[in-house]
Amino acid sequence: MFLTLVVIAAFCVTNALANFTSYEGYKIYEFKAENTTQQETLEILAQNDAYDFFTRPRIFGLPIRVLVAPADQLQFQQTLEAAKIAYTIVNENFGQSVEVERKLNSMYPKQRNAAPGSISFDVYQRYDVIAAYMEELAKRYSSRVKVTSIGDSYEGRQLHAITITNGDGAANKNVILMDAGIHAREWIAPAAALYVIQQLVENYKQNSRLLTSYDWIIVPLLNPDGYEYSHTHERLWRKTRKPVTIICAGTDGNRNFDIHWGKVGASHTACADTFRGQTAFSEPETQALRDLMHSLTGRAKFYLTLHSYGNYLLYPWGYTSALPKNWRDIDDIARAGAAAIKTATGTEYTVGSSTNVLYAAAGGSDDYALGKAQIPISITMELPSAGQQFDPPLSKIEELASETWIGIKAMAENVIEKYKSAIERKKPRKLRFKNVGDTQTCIYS
Ligand code: 0X9
Ligand code: ZN
Repeated sequence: MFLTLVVIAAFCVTNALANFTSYEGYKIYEFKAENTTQQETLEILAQNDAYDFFTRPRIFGLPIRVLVAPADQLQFQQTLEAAKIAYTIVNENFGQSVEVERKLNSMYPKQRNAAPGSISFDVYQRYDVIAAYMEELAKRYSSRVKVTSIGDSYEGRQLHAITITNGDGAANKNVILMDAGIHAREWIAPAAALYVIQQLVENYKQNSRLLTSYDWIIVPLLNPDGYEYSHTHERLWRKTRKPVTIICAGTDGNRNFDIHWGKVGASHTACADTFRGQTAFSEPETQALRDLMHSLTGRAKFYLTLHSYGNYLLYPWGYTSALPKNWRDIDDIARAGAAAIKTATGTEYTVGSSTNVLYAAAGGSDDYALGKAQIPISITMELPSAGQQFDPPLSKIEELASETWIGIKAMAENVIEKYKSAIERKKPRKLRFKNVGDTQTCIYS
């Protein structure tokens, strides 16, 4: 009996490993576009689904990184050389790096160093641990924290949203709405969202001013199926997991929102990484976020979606190079975030509209928040890579998350100041006393 169990266990482990995409021999190239001709060549290359463009800034001189499979490398290099684009190979064997990260990440007990009811930032936590942490917070801090499910993922995982308040019971305060993890492989984003949750809940005393007139609603893992898949099967998985054809599964959640859906920068090929979906809102995950946004219309003033990587604070529109009417307001807030981070750690962020500084891509949640759900400040934050694309080393998770929190705090403070909650506008007016003749008259100011 024991032997049978051992054999079954060994088979399962081997099988799980066999199912893990190896990326053996894949190389990561880095280069910069220095002029319009080079930029055009890169845009043509980026249309080829065989090349995985990790980032593709439109600003000349910013680094672009691409992952290329062994069979495609020669042609890729020749195209760059023909366009006189100088490149370096920053990773000769991506497969090896993935293997190292995977071993390290699974080596530690998941809650290492974390006190009960807390969470640690020394590994990339899995769905179950994240869910358990949120449930525990709701139990321990029941007057200030509520955890709800805003829907189920395709594979049936609950999409948890945590509502954090100061516990004063006031209804209808303004809201800061945040999410992370719509793109499965961007592991640092859910980690940073968890850090925000930890700060607002466990470190409440220090951050209570952020909750006086605003509630925060955070969905730290919007695409749990994809996230789990990127841990167990394919490190670079980006999309959701609902099957589309017999061969290909998954839709890019950030191309699936119904705002100029599919117009630009979104693929109609099911196997592509930027597949827009069979219809707008074809995915339960994007439907859930859409419904949450609409349920907060009028209250939500700031929508922040965390991604990685590249150090950008992006705002609408993603479907056109034109800017929204209130772009100056959004730009001011994003710049306040960037400045706070720069002062604290020296890390620099590029700020601008996503079409103008990164690339045009329609159907994003940020465009939808502003254009359809009327959330006036809508920002996409692309976190840093710590030199390792989607794999910041485990030792850097906490540092990156706390740096990100500094930027988020600064942006939130500015939003709170700019859009006063009804609760503040209706504050009881102060009584003052004024001497009128020799009597004291009570007046309101
Ligand atoms: O392409 C994206 O969805 C985002 N970049 S990422 O590398 N994390 O995939 C940028 C989204 C910017 N917003 C819109 N295009 N709407
Ligand atoms: Zn992303």
